[in-house]
Amino acid sequence: MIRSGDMELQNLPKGDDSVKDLLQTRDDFPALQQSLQGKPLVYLDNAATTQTPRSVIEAIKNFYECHKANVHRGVHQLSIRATKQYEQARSKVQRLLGAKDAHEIVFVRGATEGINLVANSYGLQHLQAGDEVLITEMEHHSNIVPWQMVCEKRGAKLKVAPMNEKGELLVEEYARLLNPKTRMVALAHISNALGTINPVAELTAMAHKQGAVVLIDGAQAVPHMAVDVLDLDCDFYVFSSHKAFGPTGIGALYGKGALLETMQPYQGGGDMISSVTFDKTTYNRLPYKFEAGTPNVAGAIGLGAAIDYLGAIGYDAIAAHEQRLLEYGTRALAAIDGLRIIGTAAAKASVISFVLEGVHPHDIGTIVDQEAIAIRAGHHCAQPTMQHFGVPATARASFAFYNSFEDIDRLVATIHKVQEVFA
Ligand code: C6P
Repeated sequence: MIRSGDMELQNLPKGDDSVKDLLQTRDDFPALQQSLQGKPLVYLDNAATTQTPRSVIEAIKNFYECHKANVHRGVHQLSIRATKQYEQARSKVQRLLGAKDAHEIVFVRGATEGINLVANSYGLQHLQAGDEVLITEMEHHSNIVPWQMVCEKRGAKLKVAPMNEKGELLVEEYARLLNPKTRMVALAHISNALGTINPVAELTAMAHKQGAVVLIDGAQAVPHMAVDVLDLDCDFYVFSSHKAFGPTGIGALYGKGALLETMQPYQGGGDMISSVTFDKTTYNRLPYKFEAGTPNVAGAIGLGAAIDYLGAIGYDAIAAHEQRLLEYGTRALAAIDGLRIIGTAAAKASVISFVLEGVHPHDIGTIVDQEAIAIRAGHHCAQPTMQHFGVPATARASFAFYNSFEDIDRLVATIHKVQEVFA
């Protein structure tokens, strides 16, 4: 629903036949078929969590219906089948991230737990008083707070590389902050609040020159772009399944094998041991040393199915469609009087954060929800990012490959209604 007379928007390319093919993927997502108060759902909160395709739901259902068992413990057939599927899922994550070996993939609850594991296991072990941990100003709280906690415990200092008014990292400032005291660098691949794509390969190489170890928070990258940890040469990489079309409660930590070997376990319990006496415990080999207790077997299998699903579509098609959505959405929203887009980096993923003059973002979120449009309003667990831009919160529309130009049209039309309500 482009406003009449807006020729610039009307002339924007909406894609070719390959885009139409991609939009057919909507049929694979049961949740996207619903209407709310008689209006078809427009789901634009994909940076918070993505919807789940039927193939993933079926894989989880199949596990519960046919071969639910504990893994690595049973000699019976169900356990053998469950273990096989669980380990196959690990190999799928390995291939997705381009890791050398499946034992470099640790299943965790999500990006947050992956970062906490590294902060507690690697950080506590290696950081000393006076050492520095370098992060960026655009990090999610999950990539700030664990480092603050470990710095406090060890007497290390947390340093923050600033960004500019577009929400781009100031690479020269980052370089200036790196020094031989920097033991650890933790960076978002893509900012959840701004959409900025950081040049993480370059940033990693710079950090390595100073001898620092690098963790990349890939929570917002894996759903949108191919990731190759060997190309990036990062030491650790984390992501969450639920943001990448898989189930909640599961995610993965990649760590270079040699580093993971040197690290103490994060938690103690079943499966992470090799032998236990009251005098001494020896730990299991990688990755089991870091997977204490019964893991989320169904979740891992679901994640494996999500990776298969993503692989069938292909990141090239996903990135091409999402970039068109981003361009279209940016122009359409920026054309609204009084609307300011927060985060205008040259390299951006399909996230548009914005504020509207005279309207609190929560009111925007609530009113568009009445039109069955789901966006997120708030600080997006990135309060320092909000502080940088001098706003308490933003409204955020974030797109996945199943979104359409019509979804954006409906959002834009509803923002006009919001303005009428507050006029
Ligand atoms: N961002 C958002 O709406 P978990 O909760 O562990 O799955 O992911 C944490 C996390 C870490 N890093 C980044 C860059 C993220 O975007 C997130 C989650 C959601 O933006 C929920 S706050």
